[in-house]
Formats: sequence, structure tokens, C-alpha cells
Amino acid sequence: MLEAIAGDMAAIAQFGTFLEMTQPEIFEAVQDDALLSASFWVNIALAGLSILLFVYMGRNVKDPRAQLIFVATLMVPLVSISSYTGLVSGLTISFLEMPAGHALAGEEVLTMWGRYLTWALSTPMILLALGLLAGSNATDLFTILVADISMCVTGLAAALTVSSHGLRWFWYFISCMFFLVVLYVLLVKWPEDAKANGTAEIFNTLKILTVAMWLGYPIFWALGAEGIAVLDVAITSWAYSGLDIVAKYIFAFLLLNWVAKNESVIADMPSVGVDRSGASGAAPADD
Ligand code: RET
Repeated sequence: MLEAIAGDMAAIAQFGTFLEMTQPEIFEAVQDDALLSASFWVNIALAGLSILLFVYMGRNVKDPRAQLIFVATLMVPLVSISSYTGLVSGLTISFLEMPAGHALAGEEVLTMWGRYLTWALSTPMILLALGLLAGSNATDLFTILVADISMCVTGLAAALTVSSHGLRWFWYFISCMFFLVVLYVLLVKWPEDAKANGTAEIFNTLKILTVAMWLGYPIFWALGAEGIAVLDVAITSWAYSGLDIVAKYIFAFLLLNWVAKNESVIADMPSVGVDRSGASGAAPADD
């Protein structure tokens, strides 16, 4: 009896090692797919160039608020170079067996979960920079940042859930709800602030660019191997890499170029705070 159990355990352990690829094996699988590894290396190169360029562009910026916009924006390529180094080395990629009901049920699918993890660090930096540009109050800034981080973390949960096909999509749905909050602040709240603070023109350009690019991510997630699997892994990876190039490096360049040339506009903006003027029930007591 005990021998039989021990035999079963050995078989399970062997099966487990077969399913779990080692990091060098994943690294090799990535290197063997030229299209996939190019989608990582291109971003490592562009992130590196962006870091050098942005440091150079910010060399004379003196105003603390403008400096904060520079630091937040500089974090975007810094997180990106780390993120893509994790992917290309195989550290943040896993082969996961898809559950019953999935288009690739029972197959091992390459999952670039490191992307979703590092989005939780890079996207708040993009939004912090945009919020400072618009002149957001603390409430809207906090709301968009927590919604955004929650969107990324629940997106990560969607990609990593392999126990149930339905629950994968439920996570996806939750992530989309957080995304709606992000879109609401970007499209409804911040344009009003930007108008009042004299940054409407550049804010609206960056808002359109951001919304258009960001909508691409959930679409490619749904179409890629993790969703309904009509696109293969390398194409999906290129789609994300392409969106990243515009949503991160081009976005950051446009923003920092404007801030460096219009530092005085940023310096004259009110500091981030909680504005109580429009709040109901906020009138001071008259005793
Ligand atoms: C996921 C899948 C679940 C549903 C939604 C998603 C949205 C992701 C977005 C990512 C933006 C990433 C950027 C990265 C730059 O570093 C997680 C794909 C709504 C909007 C701009």
C-alpha cells in the first residue's frame, strides 16, 4: 500500500517537473522564436535611449512640480527596461496549461505575466505625470491611481488563473471595471482641471493618445493566446510592444518636451490638494 502511494507520488513529481519548464529552458524557447525575442529587444533598446534623452531634456528644469513630472515620466522607461529584461531572460514568463473551455485547453501557453506585474508600476507613473499636468485634486489623483493599480493586478490574476476558464474571464471583467474608472477621470474630470489651469491643449493631445493606446491592451489580451487565441503569442507580444512604444516613449517625449518649454505654466499651478469648495455639507458651521 505504502509502496503504491510512494510510486504514485514519484510519478506525480516527474509529471510536475515535465510541466514546469526551468528558466534556462524558457530562455531558450524565447531565443528560438526570433519574432518574439525581437519584440523584447526593441523595447530594451528604445527604453535605454529614452532614459538618456529624458535625463538630458530635464537638465535645466528647476521648478519642483515640473521636476516631479520629469521624475515620474523618467520612471516609465526605467520600469520598462527592467520589465523587458525580465521577459527576455525568461524570469517573468511561464508556460501555463489552459483550463477546459479555453481555445487551447490542455496546451501549455507561454504567458508573459511579467508585463502585467510591471504595468502596476509604470502606468501609475504615466497617470501621476498626467494628473500633475492637468492640475488634479488629491481625490481624483488617488482614485485613478488605485483603480489603475487594481486594473493591472486583476489583469495579472486573469492571466495566471488556470483552474477555471469562467474565472479567468471574471477577473478580466473586474479589471475592465477598474479601467472604466481610469477612463472616467481621464475623459471627464481632468479635462476640466486642465482647462482651468491653462494646460488644456497639451493635456488633450496626451489624453487622446493615452486613451487610444490603452484601449488596445485589453483588446489584444482578449484576442491573444490568453483570451480567445486568434492571435499567436509572438504577434500578441509585438502588439503590446508596439502599443508600449507609443504609450510610453512617444507619450513621454511629447509631455517632457512641452514641460521643459513651458515650465512657468506648471510652476504657477495650484498645489495638489483636496478642494472642498464644491462639496455638499462642507459649509462651515455658523456658531
Ligand atoms: C488587461 C487585461 C484585463 C482587462 C484590462 C487590461 C488593461 C490593460 C491596460 C494596460 C496598459 C498598459 C500600459 C503600459 C505601459 O507601460 C490587464 C490587459 C482592462 C490598459 C500603458
